[in-house]
Amino acid sequence: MPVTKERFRQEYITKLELMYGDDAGHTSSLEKYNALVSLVRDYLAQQWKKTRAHYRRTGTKQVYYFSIEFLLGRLLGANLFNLGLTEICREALAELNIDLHELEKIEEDPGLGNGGLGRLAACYLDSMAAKNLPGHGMGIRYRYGLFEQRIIDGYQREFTDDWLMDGFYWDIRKPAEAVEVRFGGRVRIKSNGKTQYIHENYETVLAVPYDVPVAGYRNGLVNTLRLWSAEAKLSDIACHSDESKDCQKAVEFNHAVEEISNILYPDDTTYEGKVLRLKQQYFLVSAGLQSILRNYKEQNGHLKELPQKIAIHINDTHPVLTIPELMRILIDEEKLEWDEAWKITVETISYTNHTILPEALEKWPVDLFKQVLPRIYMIVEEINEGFCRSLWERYPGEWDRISAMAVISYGQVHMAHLAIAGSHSVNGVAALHTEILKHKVMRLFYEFSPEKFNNKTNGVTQRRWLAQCNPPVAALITDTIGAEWIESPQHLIKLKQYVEDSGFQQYLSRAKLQNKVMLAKYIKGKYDISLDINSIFDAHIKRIHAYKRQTLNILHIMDLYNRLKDNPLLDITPRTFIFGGKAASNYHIAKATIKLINSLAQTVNNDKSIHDKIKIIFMENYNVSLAELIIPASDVSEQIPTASYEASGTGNMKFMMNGAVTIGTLDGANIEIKNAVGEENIIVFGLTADEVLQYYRYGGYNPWDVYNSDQRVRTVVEQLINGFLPAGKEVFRDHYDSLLHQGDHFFVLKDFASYVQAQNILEERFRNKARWLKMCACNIAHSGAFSSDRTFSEYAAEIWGVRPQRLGNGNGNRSTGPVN
Ligand code: 26V
Repeated sequence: MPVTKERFRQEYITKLELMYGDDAGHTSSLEKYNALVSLVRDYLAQQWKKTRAHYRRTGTKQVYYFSIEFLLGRLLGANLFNLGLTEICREALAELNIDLHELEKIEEDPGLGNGGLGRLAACYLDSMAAKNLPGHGMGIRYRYGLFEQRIIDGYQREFTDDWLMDGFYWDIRKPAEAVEVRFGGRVRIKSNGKTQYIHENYETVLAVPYDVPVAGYRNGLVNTLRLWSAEAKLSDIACHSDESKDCQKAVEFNHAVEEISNILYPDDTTYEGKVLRLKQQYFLVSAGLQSILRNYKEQNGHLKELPQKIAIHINDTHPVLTIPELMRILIDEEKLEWDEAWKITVETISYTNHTILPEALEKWPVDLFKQVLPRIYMIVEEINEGFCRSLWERYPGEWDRISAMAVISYGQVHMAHLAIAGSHSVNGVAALHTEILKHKVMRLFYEFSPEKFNNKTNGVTQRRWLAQCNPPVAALITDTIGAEWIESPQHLIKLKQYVEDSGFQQYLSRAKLQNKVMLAKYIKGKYDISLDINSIFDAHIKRIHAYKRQTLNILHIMDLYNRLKDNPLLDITPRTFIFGGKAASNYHIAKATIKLINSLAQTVNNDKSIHDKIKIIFMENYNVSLAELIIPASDVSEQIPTASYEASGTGNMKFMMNGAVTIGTLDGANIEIKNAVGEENIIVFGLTADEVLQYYRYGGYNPWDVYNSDQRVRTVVEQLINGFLPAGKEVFRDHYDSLLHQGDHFFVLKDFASYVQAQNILEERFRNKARWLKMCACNIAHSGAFSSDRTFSEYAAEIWGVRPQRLGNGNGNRSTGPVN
């Protein structure tokens, strides 16, 4: 029976009464929000049950996406949207004088991730469900999310993100499905005919799953994101009231156990931190695999058929211990022979690489590994031996090659090597990135097993990143070409015929303006800064990192400001530069970059002589919800990494989908965006990846040459340390030194002239309204190729071999009327 407005209202009133024993007029906003979540969850639960029953009945192959990060964003709006209930809910609540939008804002944005990799995982969950694919997430339910960033005196300060404080109503705790994960101890080898490995004196941690429903878009399908929480086993923490010492110990033990799922990416500069991080990774992997296999065995026969029934995908190397852990279960518990277990493991597991940054390529010291995971270490050793043996057969006598590829070498376990050796598919996340993997970073592995390597260019879900976050533009698209694009993003290309249509352009311009007003209101409210909504909104939002070159953007703004100061009559289109992003808490220069942005903002925003022609805003605590506000309001998308460093980028895709024009280097998916929209609809500049890599090969370049030959560069670089900025002369000394005295590793000065030129071209284009709007429209029209629906169909067909399912249509709310 479809959910109507009347039914919704009635059920909501009942829910409030049952949960709080009161009516809408006498409950708090939080209570109203909780009741709404609970009601939406009830609707989801029915579809969840049907989906699970369908999977059980058909025995169809399931995919499990293991990831240390899931940056979900708020779920209320998304779930209502996917259920087709947004309008019904909004109207039903309005009749009770409740504003849905206000309730949505109450939800904490779960920060269970760090950046692109985690948000990608969340987009993929959405797409798998929408595309009727039986795909689930496996992650950790961190007690605290990524830190909350506050800006104090221009500096980033980190505060605990206590996201569970008011409860999280979307997940369901499943204590009956808890499993045990073992750490430490020793392994005794018993040999009577068949060798047995007996793990003794270990410490047991209880892994308790919390299931979050993941709804498909109006298709009645609900998959599962299973998040694991570490708890002490009750029997291990029992203490007797008369022995307070025992009690104290028990409490300490409890704390130590819970630490495992306390925070994302514990600081690994200390030995203890490293241990904790490794424990965290194994905890996810072991708990996840045990629950998958338990379920599998209830449903299926022999484990030989595992790869026909289960695909396990590892999101970067953090979950790579799935490989030895699956081997452990198959050999120690299921008593399979090594060769058979290895074949099953490799056929089941596939791996995506997300970065070539050397500091992110994980390695663990052998001693530490052995101590924390003794049995797993033995298996990794055996994997290493087998792998090196096969290398030797192929490359007899080539010791250097073999040691460069070994899983264990020079006292370290190389997680990426383990991932490649133990999986049947290795993919990069954009065409250029995959080529760099094949021919540079993983060249030897590519030579050895080229058939494993493939590219899957990233994508983002157009449901969250256009339909939900940008109602005015979404409505315009639906009015123009119909609503199919929400399910099938390739339909967006139909907009091509309207890109020069003045009516369409006018609507687009109005829609963008509406979004700019919303953002300006938010900024006025939070920072008391007034923005000119006719200025160019230029956004640079992402993690703060040297390779992402927020510094290049800042140096350009300094130059623009200098030009304005030199010539107050200079005719420029007013600019609003928006920054947002967190710096890792121990990454000093990135933190100083935040201070740099805020210092320049202080100077520029308060200088009356430039007549508000430039404004700089640093948006505190950047997260998914803020991105949903900033992206639809942006005219320009800054994607300016040093070429070769940004594996793909996904922010670039979100911006283009919302009609922003990219100013970018030829890196990651920017290249594919350029190929899709055509050179005239993107502004590119700077060194190419080949050029950058060439420079590195021959020892870099000399930044003094640029300094000496370009007056503008000289001025802005000196301004970092000459007191021009209110922070003082020493605060940005590290920036200065890295640019001039340490060889400018990220080619900021080298790309400066080209970037300034690109910015000038951009401004010129913006002045021609019709031309600009055509560029915006072309970007939207071509963004279908960057939908995660496309990416996931590729993963499903080419890596996992899973097929879309057909279920009933849920609660009947399938009509695809105007969005939101
Ligand atoms: C590694 C490490 C290692 C040390 C501690 C903290 C930490 C945090 C994250 C990582 C992995 C970073 C990998 C990552 O996020 N890569 C991004 O993945 C996006 C999705 O594929 C892609 O669009 C971005 O270009 C890429 O930087």
